[in-house]
Amino acid sequence: MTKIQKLLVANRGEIALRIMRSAREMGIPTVAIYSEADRQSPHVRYADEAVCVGPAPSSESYLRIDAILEACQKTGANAIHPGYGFLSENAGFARAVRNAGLIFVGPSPESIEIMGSKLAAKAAVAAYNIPMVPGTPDAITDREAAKQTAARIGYPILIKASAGGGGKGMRIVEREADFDEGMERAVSEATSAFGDGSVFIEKYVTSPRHVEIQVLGDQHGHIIHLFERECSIQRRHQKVVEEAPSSVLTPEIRAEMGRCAVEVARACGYYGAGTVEFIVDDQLNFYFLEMNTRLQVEHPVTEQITGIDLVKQMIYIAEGKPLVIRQEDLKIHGHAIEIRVYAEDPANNFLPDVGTLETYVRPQGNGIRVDDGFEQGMAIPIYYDPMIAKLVTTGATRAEAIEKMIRAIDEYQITGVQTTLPFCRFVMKHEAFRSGQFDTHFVNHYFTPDKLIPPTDSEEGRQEARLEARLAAVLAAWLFQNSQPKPESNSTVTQAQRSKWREKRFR
Ligand code: MV4
Repeated sequence: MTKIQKLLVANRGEIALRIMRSAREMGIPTVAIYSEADRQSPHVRYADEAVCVGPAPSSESYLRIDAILEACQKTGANAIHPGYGFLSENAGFARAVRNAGLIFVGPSPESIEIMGSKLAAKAAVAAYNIPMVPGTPDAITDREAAKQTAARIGYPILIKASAGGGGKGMRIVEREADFDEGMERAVSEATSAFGDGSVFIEKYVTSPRHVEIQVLGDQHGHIIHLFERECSIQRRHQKVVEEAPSSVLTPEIRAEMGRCAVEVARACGYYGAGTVEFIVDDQLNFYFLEMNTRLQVEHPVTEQITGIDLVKQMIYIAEGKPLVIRQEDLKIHGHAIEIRVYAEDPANNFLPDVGTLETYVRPQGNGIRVDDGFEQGMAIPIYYDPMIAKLVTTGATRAEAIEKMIRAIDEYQITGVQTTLPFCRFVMKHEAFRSGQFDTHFVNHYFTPDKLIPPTDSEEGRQEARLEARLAAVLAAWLFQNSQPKPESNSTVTQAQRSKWREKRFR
């Protein structure tokens, strides 16, 4: 067991802050790293110490293994938390950290390596009783044999790159006549994107839901699961809305998926926090797809419903402490929903909208959590992911979490850039989402820019919409006042003040 004396966070933005907050609560001093573009960022100011690791482009800063290890040496940090993205799933980095005598707050390099290859992952779990989509267990070398397998499992099939992930390197083939072309394209895409042309085939599940299970394992072989997150609302493999629990799982299926997820983790000797990804078909059959060996963006919904701080658990595990949480102690409390607020214009094909946060006022109140890395007046750097914030609401029920989310979205004030907030509001108001009857095609099926209110297709349209909202607000305020009993004579709030306040909300 080695105590973490000082923790370097090899990341930026909201997740760097998120990790440092937990470290501070544990009495662990923190070191931030930053690029020249992030000098003034909140994560740099929050940390106890900060080291510049290079110029703005990630490849010259946040991805520089040598500079990060040097920053540890300079500050005396004996552990590194990689966050998500950047070097978090780089086995070479985890190994370099270990070889430098430092603690990597995450899984072993061996686990990262196995799960980084979908074929290696399938091979590792083959000895366990894990449901997998029918397909080929190995990389395809004989095209005719593969074509026979495809005919046997039945079209449509999906060609997947072993080294791919998050939807990259996938190709649907609808019929045998398209097989050869699909195969050629998949192999050449995989070769150029990942430097590894290994592909395999699977039966294509046409309307799946994406359900993933959070797991925690210690270095002594204890592994538990913290239930599921439903992540089906996504756009081009970018998750937009995540929630826990899923509204389709029965307690029995949940327990069964949890058991499978723990087995998957066991299959690769996993320790740390990890996520086992499944697809669920319309008959509620579930199939293991892959495992993510990092803390995920959407981890807060799990924290909200379990009351467990996942970052603290990761730190304890990295120190070699045994897990003290037992599976039977865990219970789902209420319902949590997360939306990702991106600086993207939903009215304009979700084009990244760079600019300055002229106004930035967070929603507040019971059941609202905002994880962000920005402040009013800050520019959104073009070099990194354009996610501004994660907005999480927690309610006693799913319906309450949804209504809370709508209030939070309406009270979130962001000007200077277009954001995905109006799009998320559309999702929260949609019958398919509210009823829980949706799959991974939700956005393609239901969303067109004309569904956004207010219209944001032109500055003129925006101004018109603002004026309209203001008029509506004034009218509503007037109607409201006239429906209210006269204020007490000792009331210090005048009607004029009230209507001003109401009007202000809509500016
Ligand atoms: C699938 C699938 C249907 N059938 N595999 C996309 C991301 C990657 N992790 C796996 N993905 C899929 N694999 C079979 N055999 C459909 C998807 C998929 C998907 C999965 C989860 C969330 C969103 C998705 C969007 C499109 C396709």
